[in-house]
Amino acid sequence: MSSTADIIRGVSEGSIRAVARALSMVENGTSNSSDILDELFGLRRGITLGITGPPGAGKSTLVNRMISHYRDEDRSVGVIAVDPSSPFTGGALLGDRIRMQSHASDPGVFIRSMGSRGHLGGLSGATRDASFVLSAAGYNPVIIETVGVGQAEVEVADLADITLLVLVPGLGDDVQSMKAGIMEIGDIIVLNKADNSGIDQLESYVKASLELMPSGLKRPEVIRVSATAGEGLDDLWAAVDRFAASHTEKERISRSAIKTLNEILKENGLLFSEKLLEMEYNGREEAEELILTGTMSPYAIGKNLLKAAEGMFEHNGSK
Ligand SMILES: Nc1nc2c(ncn2[C@@H]2O[C@H](COP(=O)(O)OP(=O)(O)OP(=O)(O)O)[C@@H](O)[C@H]2O)c(=O)[nH]1
Ligand SMILES: [Mg+2]
Repeated sequence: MSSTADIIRGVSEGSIRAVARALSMVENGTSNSSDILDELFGLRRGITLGITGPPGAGKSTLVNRMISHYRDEDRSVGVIAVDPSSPFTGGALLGDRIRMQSHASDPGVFIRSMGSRGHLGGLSGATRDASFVLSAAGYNPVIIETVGVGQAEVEVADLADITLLVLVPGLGDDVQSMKAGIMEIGDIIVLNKADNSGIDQLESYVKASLELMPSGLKRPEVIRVSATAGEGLDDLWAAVDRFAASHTEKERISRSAIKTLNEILKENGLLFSEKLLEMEYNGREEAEELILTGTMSPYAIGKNLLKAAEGMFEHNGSK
């Protein structure tokens, strides 16, 4: 399997080898990765679930539970474990591999770890592209686990259709020092380790913080669980389903399509992107329309604009 067309066909048929190849190309930003993404973009279907929270909050343990839950519903599950502080990429990090190893031999589960390297759009761009590959291959949901609660994690969280912010008792200063607004990255706030003392205090603190959220913003649901003991998980799955049902598939796909266009314009350093959009597509609105009707992908539009920009420079240079 070598040609781009073979890889695209392989991914759309759910071939694990093709998915692995496509992910490597996308992560490393090889030259034909945008062709692959252009083709796969329209095939993505399912939901992307982001899970973020401080180190050791129990995110991987929760992901493990989540995998079992969706496997029971006969769905294939893709997992991308993102570590903004790690330069490693490809394969699974040891810790995650151990915690998710009960699923390692299950062909309906695809787990991939990603660190920060290679991709033009940084880690969040690489993660977005990887999630599209998995989604196009039929994994639904695609779960993205990110460590931390800083800017990089917020960006990754923003990729997902639904974001779970996992907090635990005993964070002490960590929670107190979390920047105002951190709660807003969670569509659902999971209070994990409910078996530990301090859970009531954490819940009061979180609820008080949510009271301070600007009115007009949707308040996240707060759900207590114990990922290790398996408590509260049914409530959590129900909350995820409720949130998912609050948007139609069309709304979800449109939102991610327009976001992707904006990110690709930024990643390509298209400073005059609005001007270029005018020239090539009679403006942004028409370009968005082409994407939303499935006529063109944001990747193809980005490529065309780059070509147009290069053409302009060549033209000026030859004068
Ligand atoms: N008591 C208790 N321990 C838990 C619970 N959930 C997870 N843990 C433990 O917390 C530790 C960290 O769990 P992980 O799932 O690796 O946490 P993580 O958030 O993925 O960690 P990083 O990926 O390193 O940030 C492990 O020892 C888990 O067994 C829980 O509900 N209760
Ligand atoms: Mg983890």
